[in-house]
Amino acid sequence: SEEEVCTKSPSIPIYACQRKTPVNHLNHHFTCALEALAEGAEFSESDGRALAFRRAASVLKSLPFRVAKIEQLRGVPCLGKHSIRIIQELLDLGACKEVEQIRSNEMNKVMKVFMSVWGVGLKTATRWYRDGLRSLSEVRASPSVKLTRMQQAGFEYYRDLARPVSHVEADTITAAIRALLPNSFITITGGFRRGKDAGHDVDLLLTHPDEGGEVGLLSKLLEHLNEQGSVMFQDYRDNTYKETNAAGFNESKSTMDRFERCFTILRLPLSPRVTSHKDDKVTGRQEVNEAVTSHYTTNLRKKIPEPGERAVRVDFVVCPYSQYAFALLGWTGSQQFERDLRRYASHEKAMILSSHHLFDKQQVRVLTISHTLH
Ligand code: DCP
Ligand code: MG
Repeated sequence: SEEEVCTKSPSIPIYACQRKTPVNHLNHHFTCALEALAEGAEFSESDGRALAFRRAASVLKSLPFRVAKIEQLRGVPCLGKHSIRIIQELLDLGACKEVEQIRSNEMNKVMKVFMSVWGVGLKTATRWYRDGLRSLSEVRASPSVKLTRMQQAGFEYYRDLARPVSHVEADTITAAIRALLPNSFITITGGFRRGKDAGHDVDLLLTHPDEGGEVGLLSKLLEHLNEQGSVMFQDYRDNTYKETNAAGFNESKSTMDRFERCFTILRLPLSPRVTSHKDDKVTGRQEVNEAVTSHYTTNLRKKIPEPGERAVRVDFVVCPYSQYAFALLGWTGSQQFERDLRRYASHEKAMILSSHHLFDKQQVRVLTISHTLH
């Protein structure tokens, strides 16, 4: 029977990057509960506990069967005593008291609302909560709250950004960006590359087949998008990666990469180009349309989307072609997959993986794509 196969078979790897994690799996009932507990643990800054619940949820996603009896989990790694207890209670009673408590906990509910604003992370949400704030309107009314530029945009476009981005919208955006930069490589990364139907943003990786050809791409793109009046917010950060400080980079604990990037809020639909640059070979529509021009410049001033239009979060990341493989790998996610991929590299291969390169600790050298492919 299926059950026998399941109890006997699982030689399930301990690293998420060695397992299949299908978008549609069979154990949502359990993984949602465990992820709620992980989130609760994160809100109270119990990172170790949070990680244990995330790992438990991750391994359940890889199982090719729906868990119906706790015995089926014998030999399955990454399941601690606490997680097993939760699964057992869900199996016995259909619900779990601890999960219900977390879900109805006042602080957790408020923290979730605060963190639903773009630019608000755990630190800010915790501070607001400790300052006695309990709702977004209280935050906005509080004279002591100083919002960052990103948070201001997060409030301004709150409704639009709370609506998931569909994969059709993501593909349309990608196609429009490709039309603006016809000679570069534009790849959709993040959740959409993993096959998700919807996401909270669109992650785009830009590179150029000629090494160095990527320099200036993003500025050019932003210029085009601004001319169209499509940019409602932008936060640009220059590249801070230098080959010569790769060793120092490897020593730092941060998993953030150092690519040139821009966090944006764009207005959909992205209009056809309204001006033409004679040195560009653009494949998209090029008509200069006075009506469109005036329509968008008016709206840029008002910064309020027209009905039927919407604001969408789009992140652009630029990498040199020699780092493309690593950047693509690092930006595809999921977070759990990335975390375990780095752990696998470090613990099993004595290497440090980043979105820039692989660093071999034994050879004490950086492996880029030219080293790895040739
Ligand atoms: N990423 C990362 N570390 C960061 C930021 C991002 O490893 N500090 C990687 C993993 C993510 C991917 O980039 O999967 C994209 O980040 P998102 O936050 O957009 O996550 P997803 O695209 O996976 O989810 P969503 O569908 O909510 O956008
Ligand atoms: Mg994303």
